[in-house]
Amino acid sequence: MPDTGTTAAAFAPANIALCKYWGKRNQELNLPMTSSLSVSLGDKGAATRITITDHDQDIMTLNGAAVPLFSEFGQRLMVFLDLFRLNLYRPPASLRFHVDTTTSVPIAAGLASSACGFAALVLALNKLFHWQLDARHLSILARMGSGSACRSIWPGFVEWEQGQDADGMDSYGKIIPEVWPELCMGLLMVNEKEKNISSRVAMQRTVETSTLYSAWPDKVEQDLADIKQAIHEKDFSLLGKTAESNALAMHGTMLAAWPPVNYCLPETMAAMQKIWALRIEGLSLYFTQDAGPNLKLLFLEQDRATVQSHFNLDIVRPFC
Ligand code: 2P0
Repeated sequence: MPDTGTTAAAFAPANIALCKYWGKRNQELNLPMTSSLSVSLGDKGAATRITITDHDQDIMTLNGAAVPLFSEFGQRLMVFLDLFRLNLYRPPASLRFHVDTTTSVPIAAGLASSACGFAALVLALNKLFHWQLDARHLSILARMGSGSACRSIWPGFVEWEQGQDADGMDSYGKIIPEVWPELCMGLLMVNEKEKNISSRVAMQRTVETSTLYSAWPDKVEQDLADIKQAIHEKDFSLLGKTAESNALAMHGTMLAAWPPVNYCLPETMAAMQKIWALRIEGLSLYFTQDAGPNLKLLFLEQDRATVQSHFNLDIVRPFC
């Protein structure tokens, strides 16, 4: 369907953080406690079409299936659309939308589906209403839908600077204009089911109850510096080691929350142990893990065949 005055479509890539966002200083605006850094996954992401409808309520479809408006996801989307309906128009408009999203990443399995979904929605709204916003403002709007969505506005390496301002106007994603064509990310699915606790809830519980959380901002500061150095010098072992350690520290802070938050399954731990054993044998292979049981393996193109001989992976080369 072509874009017209009542419909527009856009694509945004999924992004995987190498230095994680975990914890908010403002829950309403999704303002983070720390900065974070991610890599976008090329053509893996969300394609969203938004259409103005004459229905009396919004319609949402995800990968061809209707999303109930009163599900958690439906509510989140509606609250986000209300920002535009209720605040951006004077007098408030009662527009209704059909939001139709197709993702090439599994939903809610820790593969950043909400990030690319909200980023694609903002890009589509920008087209539909001819806002002609720059990347900074698009990133800020995407952040208000889902924090990590502010990084999905860009391809490649992206840093989300935490910012200081109370209104969040200095908290958005910025591209790091360096490429690393040999870099590979292998998606290792150990379980495709939806996670049993949303990252939104888990994050807040960690901030409020984990005694380890006070150490997290310093850890992030050091890891961000090391990852940026690794990107600049193409030092893969520094990149892999720092990303893996950052993810494990994030999961450690969650385990110390109460009630504890654990996204690992036995298969997750088995895969980690296999990676550690292969590394002892000399393979330059690392992983990161988000709010789900699946792992993302980090390696270079030269080791692709060896890695593939050990794992069944969906491999992405973010810069190719
Ligand atoms: C990240 N995650 O940096 C971290 C690491 C998951 C683990 O950002 O509440 O969906 O919408 O701001 O962005 C997932 O959390 O949370 C996430 P909200 P979001 O990618």
